[in-house]
Amino acid sequence: MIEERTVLITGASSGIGKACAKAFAGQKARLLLCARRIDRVRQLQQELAAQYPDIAIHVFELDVRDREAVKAAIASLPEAWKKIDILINNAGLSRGLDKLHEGSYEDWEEMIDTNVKGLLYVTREVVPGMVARNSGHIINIGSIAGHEVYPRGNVYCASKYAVDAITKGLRIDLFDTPLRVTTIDPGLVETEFSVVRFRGNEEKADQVYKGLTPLSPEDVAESVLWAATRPAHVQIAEMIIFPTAQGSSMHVHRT
Ligand code: NDP
Ligand code: 8X3
Repeated sequence: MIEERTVLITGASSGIGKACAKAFAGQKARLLLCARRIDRVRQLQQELAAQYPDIAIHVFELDVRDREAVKAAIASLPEAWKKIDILINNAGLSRGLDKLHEGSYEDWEEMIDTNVKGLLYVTREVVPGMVARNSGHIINIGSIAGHEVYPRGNVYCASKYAVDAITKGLRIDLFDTPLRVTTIDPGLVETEFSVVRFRGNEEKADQVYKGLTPLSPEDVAESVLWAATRPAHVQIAEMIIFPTAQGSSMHVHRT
């Protein structure tokens, strides 16, 4: 049962995070939504409040790369929002698609700081409360890129392999508690992901999804919601989700 459960979603301003907010709102969860683009998160809050007038939503601005800001944001949550039941570590990005020896230090650091360190900071601040309450579910958004390395994917893939290792490590560290740890690992999902990767080059981004029906962010959100709504003794460890036209990172059928 998700109704009245408090769900923290990082990166709720776009794509999969935004779709998760909508999916959990539809189940009457209490939503804690954050991202750097707070205007977008506020806009989403207004849309959801109009559609679901009886749910509670609290939003705040957060750059997950900023460790002190993460600590302060979680520590200063209003009393009614302190007990987080479900953490969806979704905030993440890719930058560039370069050969490693031609890559940019700035791109590498942004990916590692966001996808790895940011996820760790939020997890470190939220999970102790879950452990103290003997209840909670951590759902990380990994990627097929955390299972297969593709050409020029080098550092982005490394960051998602790290998410895979962190998820497995956390699950082992919590195996003797009622807490659950899940990773949802999609293939091609049409969001702003590729526009961000190619720094606003829409044409290049469109090529990524050309000639196939990619996953929608809603497809992924449905799986996140499903994992979160299994009975308490069922822990979905990991789920890889592809569009039907995808066989692996390197096998994409385009017509
Ligand atoms: P989008 O670009 O649409 O959304 C990314 C979200 O992450 C935005 O809400 C963005 O918010 C947030 N974000 C990025 N950096 C930060 C930061 N430093 N602090 C806080 N929030 C941040 O892409 P997706 O929805 O596709 O990406 C969501 C997750 O899904 C990522 O972890 C991605 O790696 C993963 N994924 C995506 C796939 C795809 O094909 N699209 C496939 C597999 C996994 P803001 O910029 O406002 O801060
Ligand atoms: C996003 C999927 O294959 O573009 O993580 O890296 S992919």
